[in-house]
Amino acid sequence: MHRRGFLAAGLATVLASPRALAQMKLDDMSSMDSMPGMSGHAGHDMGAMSQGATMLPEGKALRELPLLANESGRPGLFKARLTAEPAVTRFAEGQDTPILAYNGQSPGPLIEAFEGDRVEITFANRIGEEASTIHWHGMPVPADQDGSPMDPVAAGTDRIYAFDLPEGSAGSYWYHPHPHGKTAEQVYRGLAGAFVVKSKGDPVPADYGDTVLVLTDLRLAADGSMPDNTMSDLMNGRVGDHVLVNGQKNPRLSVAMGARRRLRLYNATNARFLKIAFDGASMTIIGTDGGLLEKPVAAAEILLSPAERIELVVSFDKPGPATLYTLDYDRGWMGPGRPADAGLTLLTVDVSETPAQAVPPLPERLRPIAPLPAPALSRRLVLTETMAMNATGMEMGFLINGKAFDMARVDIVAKAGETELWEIVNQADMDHPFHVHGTQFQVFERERDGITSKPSYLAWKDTVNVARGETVRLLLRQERRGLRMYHCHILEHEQLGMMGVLDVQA
Ligand SMILES: [Cu+2]
Repeated sequence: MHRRGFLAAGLATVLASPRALAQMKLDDMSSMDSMPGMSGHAGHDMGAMSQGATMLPEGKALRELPLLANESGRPGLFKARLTAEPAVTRFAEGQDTPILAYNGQSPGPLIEAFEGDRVEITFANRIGEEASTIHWHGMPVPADQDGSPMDPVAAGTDRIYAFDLPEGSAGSYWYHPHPHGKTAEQVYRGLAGAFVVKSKGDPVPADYGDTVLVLTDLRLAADGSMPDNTMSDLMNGRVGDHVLVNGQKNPRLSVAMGARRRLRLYNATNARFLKIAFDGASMTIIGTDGGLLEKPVAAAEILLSPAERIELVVSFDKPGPATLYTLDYDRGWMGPGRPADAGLTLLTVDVSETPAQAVPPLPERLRPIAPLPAPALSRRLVLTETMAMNATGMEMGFLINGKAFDMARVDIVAKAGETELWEIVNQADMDHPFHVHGTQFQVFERERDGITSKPSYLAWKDTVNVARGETVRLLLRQERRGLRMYHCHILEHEQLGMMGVLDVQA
């Protein structure tokens, strides 16, 4: 049955069959703007986002992220204040862009603390009329300090987030808002920052430096403002016109020939899948979301899905420019306007003819990772997408086990300290990067078309991409009691229902 037939009949019907979904994909989605009930979401031409995009200056020296100053005079205590507020920045020449910022910065200031530290951060919500939170993505914080949608910070108020960083928790975490229904918008308007927990016994040579690269996605309207989300954004997740590194387009870094650099890459975009490679330099993976691997792993290409992080050592052994660029990756796209994924230059590194001073080699062993024990039980979480017509227009649904998020409903009850096997089954037409709050997990196995494969290395992760048609099995253990979220980290999907509540009990 044709979709227009549904509209004419005004049926409140859920189009859950694969055929109906396929029909949606084949139809010209741009006609939706002129259809009744569609204009509420989408004031902008969906097909226009890649064409006529504002030019941004490229090739400026890479900006190091400003550090959030520690106001505490006491060793072992990190104390600071983060204010979320409207700000104005300049991406394009001569054009002001209103954004949201932490302490006037987007990305927010870099937070650096050490294992064993106590952290006390006062969050001031000065966004305007909206509630917000700070979610400490991937960090081992108690449930009541997690900044989840259940714990909003009202507009104009302050709250203190306080937690301890346990030994062994060194890793590349980040922070971003997580208020109910507003996460996607607050993040794409600028609220996200990196939180690096360091170890005093770091095995990676200090000569490699330690550079945080926060990747964000930007779309600008002709007047320099950031347009609201369109229908296509809600379905696919918002993908902008420019991928920025620390707020800059294709910035430059200069190194001597033979230099090695430790780079922490953060995918802080709402929905952009970044398949990355280095031309003219070689990459070695040394860490993932939750810290170092057991030993370094050479990599030619890396898929960094939304919210994932990767820690690299990059060797620059050839003089001339080396570029970090993107390759094509088809993550499933609904309707026209699939963005060009391939060939974006994210960062240019100028490698000089002058050889670098000799640096110590990367150790062969970085740290031990104990495999999680055999699971006490297993759970199956099935991801699906639906389309429904109702009185106000079409609604997309992004579901887990057939249900949309309900804050008042507990979906899973787990026991603290008990290892579980979670089987995430993607029966949808798009990839969904799956994130669990409160802990780091270990990917155990992947299955696609009946073929199973084991990951090539053991790693701590808090976000894993589950490709369409794929099943990912992971081992997970929550140590702390309380309510936790699990959700798709395409933030528009999370907002439209692909999230559940986990109650960890004693
Ligand atoms: Cu998703």
